Formats: sequence, structure tokens, C-alpha cells
Amino acid sequence: MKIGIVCYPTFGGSGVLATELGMALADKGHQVHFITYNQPVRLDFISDNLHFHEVLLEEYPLFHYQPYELALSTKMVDVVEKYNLDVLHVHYAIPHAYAAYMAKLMLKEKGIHIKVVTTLHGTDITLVGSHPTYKTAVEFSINNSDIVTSVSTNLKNTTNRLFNIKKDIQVIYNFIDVEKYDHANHEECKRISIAKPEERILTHVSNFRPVKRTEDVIRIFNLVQKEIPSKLLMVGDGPERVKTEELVRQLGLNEKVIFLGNSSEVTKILCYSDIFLLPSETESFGLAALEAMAANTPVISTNTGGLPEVNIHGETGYLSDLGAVDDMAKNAISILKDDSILLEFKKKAKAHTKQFALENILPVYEEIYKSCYINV
Ligand code: GMT
Repeated sequence: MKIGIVCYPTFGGSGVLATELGMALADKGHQVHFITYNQPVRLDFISDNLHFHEVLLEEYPLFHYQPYELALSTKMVDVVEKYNLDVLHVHYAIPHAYAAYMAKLMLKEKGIHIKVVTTLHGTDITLVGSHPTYKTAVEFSINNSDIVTSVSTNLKNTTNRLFNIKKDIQVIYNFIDVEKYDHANHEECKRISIAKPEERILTHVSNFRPVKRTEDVIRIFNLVQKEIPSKLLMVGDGPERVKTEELVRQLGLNEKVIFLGNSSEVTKILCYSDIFLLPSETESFGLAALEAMAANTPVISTNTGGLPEVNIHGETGYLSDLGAVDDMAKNAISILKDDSILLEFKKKAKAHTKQFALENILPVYEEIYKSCYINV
């Protein structure tokens, strides 16, 4: 099939998932067209059946804000027409679902009937989408998508609670390529370059937005390192980074906390890790936690949003209430203090990821695309 994928091309989870999906579909012989304002960060190759179409914006003195939705829907129309696409799959409702609806209307005028699949990822519903500034348009674009999916049951329920949704939302969990992590663990894991043999390694990966509560990460680590010799790797970048680095200085942890910035080497970094910290205010799914588990890393997280669907309390890690820094530190210590306990959690974390394996989830998306194709 010929599939158009619209996403944010950044390090955020929705962009990562959309890119991995596109690459896996291309691998299976589908023709995939990414339509975004930059080449997606995880898109590491372009091939015969993997294309990237850049949405270009025109400067004009009258524009205080450039009309991205207009440029995006114009580009969608062009690409659907030129490459005869079968379906448009948009990730993150704002503004992608809205722009796709406009593209669909414009194409209809030309006698082309394209179906739109919208995948809800999280903050497009919880933090941004339900804000009065956007709510009406988000609700409209969800209700006017042909198929709507969400990445967890919790997100589906939240969407139905916050909006007046008139169609069924299908839950399709995020996925990972489990083998990619096995490979990194065996061949490229140079733990010794990060920590001394007796030190444990804790890791956090995010885009450092307030919702990630990166200062809680530091506070948890501060308590852990008092009991267990350890290092903390902070991967990613974003608005909270300066504040978080300041807290590290205040607590005298400069030697123990390493800020790595944005990285496309997350798989390699995770292979060093003994614990992954994710104390988010909310998390519709927590793809970063799933990636950590695939790399044999148990997760200490909050119990918010869809996290309990991914991280199993007492098995793949532990869940705590939002802001319960002491509890999260206590849980991390209970895993890290003993080699055999740590090994047991590592094994169970890895085993749990099998149900989120690419080969189980990809056919579900293919079925959805097929149903669009048949029902045009
Ligand atoms: O929060 C992020 O890291 C980025 C954000 C996005 O939309 O790019 O992530 C959301 O989508 C991910 C992929 O489905 C989920 O795993 C994240 O849990 C979700 N983030 C939140 O709900 C805060």
C-alpha cells in the first residue's frame, strides 16, 4: 500500500513511534511518504519505498505566526495526488488531524477520496488538546477522522471524558523492535566508559518539558546515591534543562550526574542502565519506559496515565504516586542493592516487552490501512 505519515519530526515519543512505524512498513514492502517540516530524527535512511516530503513555510511581513496548517494540508494534497496514496496516517491530533481533514476536503473536490487515520498520543489530548484555545477544533478533527486510535486504554478513556467523541477509539499500544535492543546489548555496550564497576547507572530520557518533572529525577537520584554508589545519565534537552542542571549544582552532584543532551544513540545508552527513572506528571503510555525495558532496564515511575499498562508494579519496576520522591528512591534502592534482585527485575522487564513487539503491533496497523482501502 501507499501510506502518507504525518508527524512531528522531533525526539518526542509520537515522532519516534511514527518514524519507527514508517520504517517498519517500508521494510515490509509498503511505500511510505513522510510529510513533515524536517526529516524525522530517527529516519536514518531513505530508500525506494521510503520518502520524505518537507513542508516549507513562506515568510511574509504580515504573518506574526506562519500558517503551518495551511502549508501542511497543501503538501498533503500534493503528495496524495502525485503518488496516488491510499491512506493518510496522522500522529498527534494538533494540528495534524485538522490539516488532514482540510486536505481530505480539497482532494474530494478533485474526485480523490482519501481516508484519514488519526493516532492520539497524549498531550494532544491531556495538556494541549483539551485547553479551550484548541478544544473545539481538536474534537471536530477527531470526530471527522475515518479511524481514530490511541496508544493506551487510559488515553482512550481520557479522550472520551474530555471530549464529546462520536466514534470508537481503537487502542493500539506503542511498539518496539525488540531485536534492535538485543543487538545493542551484545555488541556495543561499553559500560566501563560511564561508571566504575561497583557503581550502578540510573538513566532518564525525555524532552525536559515540565510534565517530565526532571527535578524529581534529580531528587530521587540524590537519595539513591547516598545509599548506593551510582551515576545518573540525563538524556535529552528542553525547557527544564537549565533549572535541572542548577539543582544538580545545588545538591553538589556535578560529578555524578551527566547531561548528554539529545541523542540518537538511546539504544546504546540504555544498555548501560540499571534503572530508568520516569516520574512524569502524566504519561499516556511512556514509550521511553518501554524502550528501557527492552534494554533490560527496570522502571521506577509514577502511576499516572497509561504507565500502569506498561510498567508492572513489583515485576518490571515500581509505580508511585506523583511527587512521591522518597517512595521512588526507596523502590530504586530495593532493586539496586542486590545483584540477584536487580537481575530478576531486568529479566522480567525484558520479558514483558515481548507483548509490545513490532511483529505483533504492525499487522494491526496494516489491517486498519487495508480496511480504509477497501471502504473508499
Ligand atoms: O511526552 C513526550 O515525550 C512526547 C509526546 C509526544 O507526543 O511526542 O509523547 C507522548 O506520546 C508518546 C508516544 O505515544 C507516549 O509514549 C508518551 O507517553 C506521550 N507523552 C505524554 O503523555 C506526556
